[in-house]
Amino acid sequence: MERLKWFEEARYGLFIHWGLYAELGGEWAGVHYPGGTEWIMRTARIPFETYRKLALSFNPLSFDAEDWVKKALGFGCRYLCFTAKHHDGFAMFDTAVSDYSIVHTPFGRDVVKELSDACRRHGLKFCVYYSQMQDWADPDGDGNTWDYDPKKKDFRRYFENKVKPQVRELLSNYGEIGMIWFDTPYDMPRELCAELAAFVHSLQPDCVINGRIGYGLGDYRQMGDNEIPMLAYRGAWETPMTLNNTWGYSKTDQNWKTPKKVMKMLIDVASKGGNLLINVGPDANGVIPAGSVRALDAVGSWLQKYGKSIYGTEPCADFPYQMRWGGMTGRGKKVYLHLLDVSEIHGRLKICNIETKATSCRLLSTGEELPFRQTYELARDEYRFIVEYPTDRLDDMDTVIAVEFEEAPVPHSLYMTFGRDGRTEI
Ligand code: FHN
Repeated sequence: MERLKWFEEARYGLFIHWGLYAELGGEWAGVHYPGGTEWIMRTARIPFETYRKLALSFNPLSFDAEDWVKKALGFGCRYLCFTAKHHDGFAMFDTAVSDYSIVHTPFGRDVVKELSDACRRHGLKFCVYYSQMQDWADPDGDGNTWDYDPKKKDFRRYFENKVKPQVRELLSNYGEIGMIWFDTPYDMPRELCAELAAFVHSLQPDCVINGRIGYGLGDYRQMGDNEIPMLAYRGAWETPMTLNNTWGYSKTDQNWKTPKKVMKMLIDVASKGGNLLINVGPDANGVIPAGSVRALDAVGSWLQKYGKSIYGTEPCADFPYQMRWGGMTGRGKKVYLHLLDVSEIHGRLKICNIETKATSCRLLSTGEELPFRQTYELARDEYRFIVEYPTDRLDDMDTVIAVEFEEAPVPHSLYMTFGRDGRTEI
């Protein structure tokens, strides 16, 4: 699909969860609430009239859209997805629907506008997150049962009076939007989801819609939070991933994933044809926590050197053995072997079941040619590609070996079942 092209090339995006909840950082009335800090209004059952007072003090003077976008680029991300409205119902953009928005805070600036402009200036795809079903500020929105009687809720009224007007604003006032990222559709009726999808595309036909619009109506499949599938999927997909244990800012959670862990996940996701959407939760002053910047900067430096083994790669064909040494990514005739843990292979890496002839094999970092051979093991009816790599010039994060084949290699993993006459073709 044409509008998905950039998305499938991108492989790595930055998610930003930022809203009034950043002021609380997971704490309310002296109590620390577990779980996503962006859920605190609900987990602590804070009455809307109380919670909305956070807007009176929201004044993130350190917020600098230019800085966020430059950071995202430095992290190696190819798109940025910002929470225009999360479940708390607060609009981080100028909306005519209500005064429950960022422009009615002491800060008074339209964050979506500043971010979308900065992204455009730097050629980064700008995307918006919009919570279409849950809205704890709206009497008819889903989720707030402590202020509003569920029996009196009229979801269609909320859909017509808030969702559609705000989606129209987002898709009309901020130029080209790469993607609209819906979330938690729960039991939203199919016809409303379909109506919303059609509405989005009537406003911006090229805007990608994520899977959480529901019923498979999105342009790609959305995996669960922090969930990476076992096998490659056909078609585009994405995994949203936290860097610590929450999406919104937390005063206490410093449990950052290491750069190597993020990188491994990125390789894993890319090898299966997906995208990794890694999250940061800026604080109430508009600062992206130093711990997340450190981790993602290191991934960004790695991508600077080895980006071509990630961006624009395609799902790798099935490989019959566990790759305890790392993983494979690739595109067409090119395969990238990622040596992440060489403790079991000692200078020689074997790839089984690739019969296709290789034409070259190099260290991606220096272009240095590496010796390789291809053999046939008759006892196992297995073709092998064997490369010797230099053990004294390994990259601590990941040593990438680029192999070029005569044509896109197709491993024989489909022929793993032995029949009486050898391989059983499927
Ligand atoms: O409830 C949200 C959560 O706060 C966060 O936005 C994540 C991101 O994928 N989505 C929902 C839970 O799946």
